[in-house]
Amino acid sequence: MSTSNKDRVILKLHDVDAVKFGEYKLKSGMMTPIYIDLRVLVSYPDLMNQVSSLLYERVESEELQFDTVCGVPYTALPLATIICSQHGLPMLIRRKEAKDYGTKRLVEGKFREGDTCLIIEDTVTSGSSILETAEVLSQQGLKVTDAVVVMDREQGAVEMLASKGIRLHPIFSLFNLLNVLLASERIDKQMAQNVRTFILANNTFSGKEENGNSVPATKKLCVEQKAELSYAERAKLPNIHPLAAQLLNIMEKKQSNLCLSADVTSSEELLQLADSLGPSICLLKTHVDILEDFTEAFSQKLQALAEQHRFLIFEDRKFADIGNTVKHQYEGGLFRISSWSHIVNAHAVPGPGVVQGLSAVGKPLGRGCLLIAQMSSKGSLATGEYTKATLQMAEQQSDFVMGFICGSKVSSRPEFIHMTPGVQMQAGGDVLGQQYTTPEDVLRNRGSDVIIVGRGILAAPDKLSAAESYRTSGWEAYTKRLGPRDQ
Ligand code: S5P
Repeated sequence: MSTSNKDRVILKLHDVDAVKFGEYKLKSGMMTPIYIDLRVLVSYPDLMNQVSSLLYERVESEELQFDTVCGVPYTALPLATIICSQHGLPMLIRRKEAKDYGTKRLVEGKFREGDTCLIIEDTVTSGSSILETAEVLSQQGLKVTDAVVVMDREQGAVEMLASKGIRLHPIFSLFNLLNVLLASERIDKQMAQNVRTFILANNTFSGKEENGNSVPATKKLCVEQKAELSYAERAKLPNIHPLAAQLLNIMEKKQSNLCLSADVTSSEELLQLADSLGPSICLLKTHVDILEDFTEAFSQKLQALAEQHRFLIFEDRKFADIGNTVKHQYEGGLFRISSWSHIVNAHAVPGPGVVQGLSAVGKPLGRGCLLIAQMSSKGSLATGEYTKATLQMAEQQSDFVMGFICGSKVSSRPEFIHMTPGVQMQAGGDVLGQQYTTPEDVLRNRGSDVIIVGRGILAAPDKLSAAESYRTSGWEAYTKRLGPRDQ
């Protein structure tokens, strides 16, 4: 379903009072100026089907792998039932309380120990209802790695669930919803602004478990610096890595969140690309070890082009060894990467030593590092607990780590820059396991900051116009995500 169809569903949800503005109390006791009540859906079968289809589309586009499905009781139960019935998927029902007679089961339905269960939910605020269901399921021996949800109130659920190894895939987010209602004059600017201010000031995720509670206590945080800060505003944050600030300023100035993945094998061709596409990009990513004719002169020319066209250079070396070895690999060898590349990236698999080794070389030079929190390739092992551990590693060394390679936003800290590869205008993949999603999806729904595009541009007959279309759609998706700004 296209975005405009999604927008139509938002308007219908508003028509049937599933979205209400006023003073309402949430389950947590928190007062809210917007209330999402998807319980009414059961009275509107067409809309119920449309919402279920959107959920299933998300399941398919993310290529989620699971053995069984469970809706969070009660509102999401009929949604899960429709999806499972239409697509022949086995379903489980979680009881809210174990019955005190008969089997005393908390989860009804058949499953095997170790099966993966996809969770379906209607609305999330903190994510605690999903977590509660996930905990019950895992006590029964099921694994929960993903949850699809109709509406994310953007109050910390993505981050909280990510910290528990669960990826949340929302169809709508509150900021999208406000933009659609504002654009169709269902609400006025003042109302949209009130709700936005409320959401930004009431993030429920503290990042830490308190008193050993598995569910973070609902807590007011000063999060004016949440996702909705503009690139320029984030560049001014006091604790930001200087190179991240520089990149964010370039992005704002050039209205570009496009990183060209210049995966070519000749230096001449790479320099030509850098020169012709330089004005459209904020970052140029290299794989220096695929060049057949690397010389130091090439790296100097590339640096000159980077200065001329104002982009940064990112060598996608994916360091993954012990600290002492990566230090040499970064500084020395034929390529002397640290001498010309502003940014490098590393796998978290060796532990913090990999960042310490790189930092010993790169930090004095003002360089920065991205940690690979997730990968775009099918069957990637960088998920769940691994992603979570990668975040922690980044937080501990944020004087050198400036962000992540990831499929969607993994950290709520606005100082970190999220970069997403596997981007083309059409979702799909290649024969070797690469998986693509669109610039709109990456920037607007997944909350990432930079799209990394290789063959989408390199294989186009007119590379410049292809780069421009990626730049424009990336920028439009980002501005839509931000919503109307006062200044
Ligand atoms: O998870 C990842 C991480 C990276 S850095 N998936 C990726 O595809 N990449 C890189 O992004 C990959 O090495 C390649 O250089 C680029 C994607 O290229 P494309 O041609 O598929 O757009």
